[in-house]
Amino acid sequence: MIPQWRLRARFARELSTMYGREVPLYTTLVQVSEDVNRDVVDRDGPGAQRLGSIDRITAERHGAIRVGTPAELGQVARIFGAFGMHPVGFYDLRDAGGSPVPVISTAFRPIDAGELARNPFRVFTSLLATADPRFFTADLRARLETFLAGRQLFGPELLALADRAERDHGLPEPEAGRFLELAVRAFELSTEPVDRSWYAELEAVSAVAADIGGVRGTHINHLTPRVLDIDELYRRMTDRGIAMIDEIQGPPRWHGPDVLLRQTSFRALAETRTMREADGTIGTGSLRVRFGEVEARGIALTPAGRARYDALLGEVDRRLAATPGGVRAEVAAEVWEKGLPGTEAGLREEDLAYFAYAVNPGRPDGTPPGTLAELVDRGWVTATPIVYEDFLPRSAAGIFQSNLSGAGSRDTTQTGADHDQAWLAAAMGREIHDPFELYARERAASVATVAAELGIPEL
Ligand code: OOG
Ligand code: NI
Repeated sequence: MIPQWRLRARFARELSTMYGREVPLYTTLVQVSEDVNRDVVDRDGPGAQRLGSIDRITAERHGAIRVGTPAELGQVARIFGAFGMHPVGFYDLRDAGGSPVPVISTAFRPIDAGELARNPFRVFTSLLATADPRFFTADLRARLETFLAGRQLFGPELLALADRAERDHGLPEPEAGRFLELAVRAFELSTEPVDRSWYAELEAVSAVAADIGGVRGTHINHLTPRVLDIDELYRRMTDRGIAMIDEIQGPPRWHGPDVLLRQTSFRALAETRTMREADGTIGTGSLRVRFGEVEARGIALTPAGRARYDALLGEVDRRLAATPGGVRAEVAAEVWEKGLPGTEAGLREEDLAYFAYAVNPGRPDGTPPGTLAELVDRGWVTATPIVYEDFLPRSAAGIFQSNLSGAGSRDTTQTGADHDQAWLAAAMGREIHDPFELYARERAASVATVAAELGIPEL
C-alpha cells in the first residue's frame, strides 16, 4: 500500500515535471530558486533552516487551479482528499484590494504537522462566481452555466480511484500509478480548439472568467517553488531579462523575522492555441494563461498578529496615497519597523505569532518555573516558529494579475451574490478548516507535551 503522503509527494513531483515541460520558464524559475536556496544555506548556516528543512523546502510547491461549478469543486475535493489534502481557509477575491476577480477560493493542503513535514503540497483552488450579478448578466450567466454543465473535467475512473485512496488512506500498485497518471493528465492544458468568440465574450468580463468558462478543461495555471531569499530571486530573474510582476506581494523586506508569506511571479506567456472561428473553421491564436510564481514563507501569525498585519497594510496604503511617488517597499519597511516587534521573542511575548514548544534536552536542574514565558526565558523549553501554510487574499489578488491584461468589467449598480465560507463548504460538501484553529491546535499539543514531560499540571 502506498500511503497518502507518498502519493501526494509523487503528485507534486509529477505535476512539476509536466508543468516544466509545458512552461519551460517555470523550470528556469525552479533552478534559480534552488541556486538561491543553496547560497542562503551557505551564507546563513543552520539558521536558514529555522522555518523548514532544506529537503522539505526543495520539494515544496503549491499550485493553483480554477473551476466553474460547485459540482466540479466537489470532484476536485475528492481528488485532493485522496492525497490527504483538505480545504483550509476562505478567500473572497471579488472585493480584494483594488483588483476584483470573480472567484471565491480555498486551499487544499495537509492539516497536521507530521503530514506537512512529510510533504506540504497545497493547491489554491478557485470557483467562478457565475451567480454574482456584478460580473455576469442573467443572460451570460445562463449560457455560461449551460456550457459548464456540458463539460467533464474528471473521468469516472479517476474519481473512483480517488475515493478508494481516500477511504483506504492509500492505494496499492498498480492502481497508485494509474491514479497519478490520470490525476496529472486532468491538469494538463487541453489541446481542444477554443471557441474564439465565446472566449472573447467572457474575457471582456474578466480574463479569469474566460480561462475558467471559455474552455472545456481545467489546468494548473501556475506552480510555485519556495525560496529562502525572495528579494535575491527577484533580482536574479530580472537580471535574466524575465518580466516579473511589479512588486513582491505581502510583507516588505525588513530587519525582523519573516512572517506570513511573500510572493512574486513572472507574467503569463503568450502560448499558441488552436481556435474555432465563428464560421466553424479552425485557426490559431494565442492566450496568456500560465505563469510561474515563487514564494518565501514565514511564521504564522495569531489573530492579533494578523490584525496587526492588516492594519500595517492599511497604514502603508494611506502613506503612499498621501505621498505620490513614494516607493512602496521603502514606506512599508519604515511602517513595519515601528509597527511590529523585530524579534521572534517579541512576537511571542505579545502573542502575535504561533510557536511550537519542546523541552530543551539541556535544561537546568531544579524545579521548573510555572509559566511558558519563564520556561523559555530560563532555558527549560525551546520555542520554534510554526510556518504559515496558507495564503493571503490581497496577495492572491495581486498574483491573479499575472495573467490579466485589462481591468474587465463590473456592474457596480448590483450587489454581490452572498457567497461566504459556509456557502462554499456546502457547495463542495466538505468542511473548510479554519487556519487559525489548525495553528492553535499544533501549539496547544506542544504545550501539553511540555507540561506532561515537566510534570507541570497547567501551562
Ligand atoms: C490563484 C492566485 C492566488 C497565490 O499564491 O496567492 C495564488 C490563481 O491565479 O488561480 O495562487
Ligand atoms: Ni500561487
